[in-house]
Amino acid sequence: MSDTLQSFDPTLYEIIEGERSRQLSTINLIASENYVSPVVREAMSSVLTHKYAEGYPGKRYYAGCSEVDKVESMARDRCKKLFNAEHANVQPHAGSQANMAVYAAVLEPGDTIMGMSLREGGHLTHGHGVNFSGRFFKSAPYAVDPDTGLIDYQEVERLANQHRPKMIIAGASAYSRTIDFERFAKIAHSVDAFLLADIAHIAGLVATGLHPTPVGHADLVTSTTHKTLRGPRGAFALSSPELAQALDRGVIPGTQGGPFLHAIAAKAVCFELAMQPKFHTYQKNVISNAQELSRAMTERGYNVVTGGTDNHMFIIDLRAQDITGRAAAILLEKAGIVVSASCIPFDPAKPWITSGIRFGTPAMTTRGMGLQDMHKIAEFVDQAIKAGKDEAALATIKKAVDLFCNKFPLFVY
Ligand code: DSN
Repeated sequence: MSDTLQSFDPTLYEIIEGERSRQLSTINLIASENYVSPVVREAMSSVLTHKYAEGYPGKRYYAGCSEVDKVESMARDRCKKLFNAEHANVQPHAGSQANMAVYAAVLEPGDTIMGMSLREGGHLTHGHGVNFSGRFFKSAPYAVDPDTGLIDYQEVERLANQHRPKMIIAGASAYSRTIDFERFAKIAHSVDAFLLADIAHIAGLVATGLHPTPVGHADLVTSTTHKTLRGPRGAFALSSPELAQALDRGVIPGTQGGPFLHAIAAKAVCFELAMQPKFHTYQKNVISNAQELSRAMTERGYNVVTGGTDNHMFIIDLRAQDITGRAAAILLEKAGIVVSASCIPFDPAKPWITSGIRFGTPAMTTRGMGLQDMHKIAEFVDQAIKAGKDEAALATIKKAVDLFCNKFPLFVY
């Protein structure tokens, strides 16, 4: 048997190399993506992938868990320290699974949940009808203020009193402003609901104190590890000591089987990296780059939802440019710029088409880009949108984007 992927499976190897080269040569503005440190990848590809360990450290359904128990305990301890939390579960495979585990922990099927609607910036797992969260639970979503695009806390309170949910979910996939978790907690607790804070997008900002933490306010917190937190693809959940047992049972046996110990080891590395001063500087740069890019787009005549950003992302309403989010994402990709189409609040377009695009700066900041580079990116984006269907013009922009990207390796400490 050959001992390298390149010699054993050259076709697959070439595809992976093709993806590496795509990543290197494109401007990635997908707000939920990032590039991990080589030490995170080293842990991800370790022998820990071989081990079954259903259960928790010290109480497993399998023998041979002495080393992986140390790995999971280390990851849990670092996660608790990073977020100043009293209990952490580091087993959820992804953000959706973390949310599912939380629902399994404290809800019964048919209970009412109240999350931000997908169209206004929420997540599928916050109660959307096509997702388990909207199928197994009654969903009473809240939106944002139609004029400002901001969460209207008075309206959330009114809806909470009207629907008496068992859980309120605070957190979003497309919301560029600070979330007031304390206010959400007051509303939730006034109607005897649990508050779940889903910080998947802003975890890196929360970990570094650049966004107010939900810990101490929310009953339960979930997050992914691969967005601003810059760790492996995965997730975790936090709770108070009172809900610790329910949360752990919500993960296993509630919704998952064997944990991915290789991913948990990589999460441990990610938590350690996130405690270093360099990570704080990185997160500050992520925010200042997002604010600069938002300003640069506004100066070029683009309408940024809410007028700017407090975090790592923002949404552009493209209706003035007379192009849909879907069409813009396609032509931007031809120019070497990767974005996600995004609904704008109260979007008249279908969710697959959309009227907006979402821009995020975590990935490009990891590559070492700074404020001046944000102006260059805005120029490329504007040129590409103006080029429209002119394939030759898009190809010319792509060449310039390639040259620009060549200056930035995938991971800069
Ligand atoms: N798919 C993620 C995002 O792009 O925001 C959320 O799970």
